[in-house]
Amino acid sequence: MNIITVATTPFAGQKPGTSGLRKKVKVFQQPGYLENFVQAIFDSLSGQQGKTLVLGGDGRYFNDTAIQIILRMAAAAGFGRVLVGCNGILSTPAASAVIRKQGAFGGIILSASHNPGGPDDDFGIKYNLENGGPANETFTDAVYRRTQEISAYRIVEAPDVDLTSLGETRIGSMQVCIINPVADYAELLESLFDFDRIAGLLARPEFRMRFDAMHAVNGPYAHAILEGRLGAPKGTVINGTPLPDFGGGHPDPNPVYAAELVSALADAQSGLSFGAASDGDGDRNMIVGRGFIVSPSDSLAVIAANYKLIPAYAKGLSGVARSMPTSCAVDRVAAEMGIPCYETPTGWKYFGTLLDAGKATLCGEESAGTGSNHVREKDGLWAVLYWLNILAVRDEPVEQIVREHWRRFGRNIYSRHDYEGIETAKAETLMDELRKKLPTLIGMECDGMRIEAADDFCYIDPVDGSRSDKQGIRILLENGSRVVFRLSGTGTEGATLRLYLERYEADASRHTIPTQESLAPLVALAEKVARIVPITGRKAPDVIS
Ligand code: G16
Repeated sequence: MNIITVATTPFAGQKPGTSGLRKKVKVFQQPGYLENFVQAIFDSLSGQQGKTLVLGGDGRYFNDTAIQIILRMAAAAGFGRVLVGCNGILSTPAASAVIRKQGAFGGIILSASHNPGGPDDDFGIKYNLENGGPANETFTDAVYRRTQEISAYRIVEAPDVDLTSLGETRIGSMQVCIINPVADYAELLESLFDFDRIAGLLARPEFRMRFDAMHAVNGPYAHAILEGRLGAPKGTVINGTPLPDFGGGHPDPNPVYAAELVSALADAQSGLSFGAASDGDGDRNMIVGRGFIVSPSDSLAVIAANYKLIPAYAKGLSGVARSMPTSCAVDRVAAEMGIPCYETPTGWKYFGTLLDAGKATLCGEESAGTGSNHVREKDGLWAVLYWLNILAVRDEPVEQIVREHWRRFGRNIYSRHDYEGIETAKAETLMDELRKKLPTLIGMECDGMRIEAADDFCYIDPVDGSRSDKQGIRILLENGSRVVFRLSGTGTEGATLRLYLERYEADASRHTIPTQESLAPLVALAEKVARIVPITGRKAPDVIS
């Protein structure tokens, strides 16, 4: 095996964000850029000699090229075996499942998630640990430090590996196995849910479902699981072939980018009763009933409240966890069940310790992510199957299930406003000024509600004691209303300001008031205290979800 050492110099800005390193493809295409980052990952590991690495991605532009480079670098780093998804495909939750089932040392996942793909769009890379979950901050900080001092990377001279057919080959002494990307994952999901009952639901003539894979990674998984194992009619899965540019679309399952699915479900003529979609790498989800979109925060709460209906969870939940900006709807379910509810910073990596320690069974985020202790990533198809299992048992429409949930627990009216591509310096000024103002806000009134507390969220992990500061500015009002400000950690251009708004409404007669109307006083408060218009020059958010 001929290992060559290539001299290199550091690139600025290789700091992993909320979920790995995400940049424009053109940035990744600079000679040595990907290699430096991968070498920094390998230099930050210890004990990988002879061990197994899992490798795959969401099939976006540059996926294949990156896989060939990483394979040759993994051989140089001493890995004994790499498991690669056929055609370079592995959804994020499937990669997590394979790492866990195959006892791998870790995995590299290539994805920029819901961001668009193509030569002018985004690419990304992240490292997952042997528990199948995204590396923690201690590791990603070490990788970043290494990228700043790197002077060489090591790579084996070898021809490209054929990724298109299952089988085994070698790069030097390292074995490369091209695996079926769906098999382990599908088997795992089948062990959690009542597949017979779901198949029965899908066979009913009055129940029609559509799953929009958005030309992203979940196409093959949804074809195999929904239409294959569960027998849903062919055509249930649409946009089911992964494309390097996602067909020119934006693979983010929200009402804006999955608008066609939403309007099909709103159209009585379509005969559809249930719709779902997932994102670029298959970990996010959207659940849609007939003319009714379930918000991610509500979805988590409904999932938790219905645990008894699902075989894998029926014995009970040890606890639940949500990211801080996610609505407190699930907190109310946990309180009634008498189980703990953990509030973590944004980023699935923060759920890992809780899941490993058995403190939480279900986790979720406002950013369309839900999952459980079956893997260590959020899982789009898992959420869809969970809902199908609930529907199969309860035999009620989605909207009725959610409205009944609100009647029982009250409604946490919720919305997120995103201001995208703001000049980074302006976004930082806004956050800094707001931070300084926090102590003066206590006692201020907003629409009859008093501000009780205002802080910058700091998290101390209850399992390993690690501390994460500055995780979002919270303004907490009486009766559970909140305004939260955060800068996104997943964008690739400028800064995105996220404004999260929440108001609790126990009175069922008020649950039908339009969400934005209900939250308008909180928007006005946010504008007043953070001076969004004067500082950013933006008069309105780009996306309201
Ligand atoms: C990632 C993280 C999530 C996070 C989301 C949004 O998701 O895994 O935990 O909620 O980003 O983060 P931000 O608000 O910083 O943009 P994904 O689906 O992009 O991998």
